[in-house]
Amino acid sequence: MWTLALLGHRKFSACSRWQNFRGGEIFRTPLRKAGREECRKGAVASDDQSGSEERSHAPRSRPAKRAGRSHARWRRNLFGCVSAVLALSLGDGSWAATISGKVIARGIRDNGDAVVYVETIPGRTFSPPKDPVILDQINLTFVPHVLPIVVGTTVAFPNSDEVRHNVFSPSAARRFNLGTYPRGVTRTVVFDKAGEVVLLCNVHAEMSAFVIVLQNPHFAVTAKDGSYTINDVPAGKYVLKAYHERLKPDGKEVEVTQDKVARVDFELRK
Ligand SMILES: [Cu+2]
Repeated sequence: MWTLALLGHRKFSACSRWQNFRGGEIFRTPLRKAGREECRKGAVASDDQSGSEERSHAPRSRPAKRAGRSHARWRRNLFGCVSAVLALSLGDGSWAATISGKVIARGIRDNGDAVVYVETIPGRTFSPPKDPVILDQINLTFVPHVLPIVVGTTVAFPNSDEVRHNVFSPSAARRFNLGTYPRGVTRTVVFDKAGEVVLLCNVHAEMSAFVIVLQNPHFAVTAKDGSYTINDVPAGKYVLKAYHERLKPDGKEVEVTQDKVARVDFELRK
């Protein structure tokens, strides 16, 4: 397919930038759009160039021939762009798409703070982010209240309050105790095992939060109305899970296909 793209695209350099991203997973969809834009710009730019070349070299008495040549170039460029886009979409058999929907949390004040996530993407491991993800303590509250992360992620726990806080977890997936520390101090924890980790503060019994450690980065936290969107999911069949700290979890099969938004709704109960 790429050979076709190479053969077809005379001005390939204009589009070679997005060839480099072929192995990229997460940013495939926006890049495809960017690639099209790039191609369109490339085609327009070379049209302009060819136009000026023609103007300087061709005799003025042959406008029809000039237009014909320009048109031929435009067609070649268009063919190149189409080939490259086809190659991107069919080349390695995978594509990124979106899953979205709504979670109804029965018996809970609102539908927010549920986590919807792709349970596993088989045969893949995912690198955690380089920088720590922040889970702050503000006004005697952990912010955010629910934090999904990929296995291996470091979470930083600053204390932004005037009072001293303690952060600890009794959960099997990551048992720890950071001790009690004042404003301005940040302590970190690496979460290296998948599972639910409850966070508590032994100074303030009302404080709690949940770190949900997941296999892959294809997750979302619901807004208060229950809506969620997970972008850039590679094409495939998965189990999509919905989690809420106070409700029974649920799972549904979902098939992700290119260029199609998969709609999955959940209704969670106690
Ligand atoms: Cu506290």
